[in-house]
Amino acid sequence: MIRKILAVLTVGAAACAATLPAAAINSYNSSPAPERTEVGAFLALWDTTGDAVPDRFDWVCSGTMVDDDTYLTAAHCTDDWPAGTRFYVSLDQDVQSRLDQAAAAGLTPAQTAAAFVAGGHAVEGDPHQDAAYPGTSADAHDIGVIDFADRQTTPADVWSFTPATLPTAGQLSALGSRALDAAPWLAVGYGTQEAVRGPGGHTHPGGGVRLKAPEGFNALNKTWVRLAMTAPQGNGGACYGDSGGPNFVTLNGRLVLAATTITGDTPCYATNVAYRLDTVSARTFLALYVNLP
Ligand SMILES: [Ca+2]
Ligand SMILES: [Ca+2]
Repeated sequence: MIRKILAVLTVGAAACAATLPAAAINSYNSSPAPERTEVGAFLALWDTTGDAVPDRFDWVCSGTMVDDDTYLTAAHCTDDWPAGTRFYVSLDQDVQSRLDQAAAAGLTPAQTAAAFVAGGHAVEGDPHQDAAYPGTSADAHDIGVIDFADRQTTPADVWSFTPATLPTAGQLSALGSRALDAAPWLAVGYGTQEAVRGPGGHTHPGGGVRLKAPEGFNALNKTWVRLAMTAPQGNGGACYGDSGGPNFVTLNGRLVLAATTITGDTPCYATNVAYRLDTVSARTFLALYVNLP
């Protein structure tokens, strides 16, 4: 069930066919989201061989700016990295093309990261996760940030964006399932597409570009919103690499960042399970970094 990107990094290639990087936007019913400038890619520079020399610089998750210096994502995106890993956010629309260009030019991962920063395509920040992560299935506490408060350069110095609007305390509960079902929902992220069956097993193509897709409301649980991403109903949805990314609900004509993509069905065809941001536990963590509505 778990669509964690980090599963890919820590397990062997054989397992990767079944458990690729955490949640992306699917191909069906999706479209580019250049207007969602507050949504960014979560990039990491890390060592895979234990020699302290980085071997990978890549996008791994998604997230949203919730004030000028705080990028909201999932705790599982910030968790369990090798020592010395460095963390970056890019609010560029297309991160993948630039990575491809750097690879074609023969840049090392460290050189690529440095070029992203120098060129205004990434900003380095500091990861933090809810101290109670991992919690229970009822409340996973799967919430984290990349914070820039202690950095000289923040995303607001590099890009123009309006931080996302967070929900008020208990807002989703107060609205109730009927109103949430009637409201439009939108997933945004940089992740991969749904599973493609091939001779070598399932793969998940794409990713690294900011896309959006409509979703349908399914259910509201104590800390989760379950969203339908079934194609025949006109929905799209999240897949691997979309973890930490936003699920917006439109209320009174305004986008509210209701929940962050965490997990769903393995091939990414049916359900997006997103962590609510209007709960006491989410707000207790967020209050450390942002002024809450
Ligand atoms: Ca290495
Ligand atoms: Ca902040």
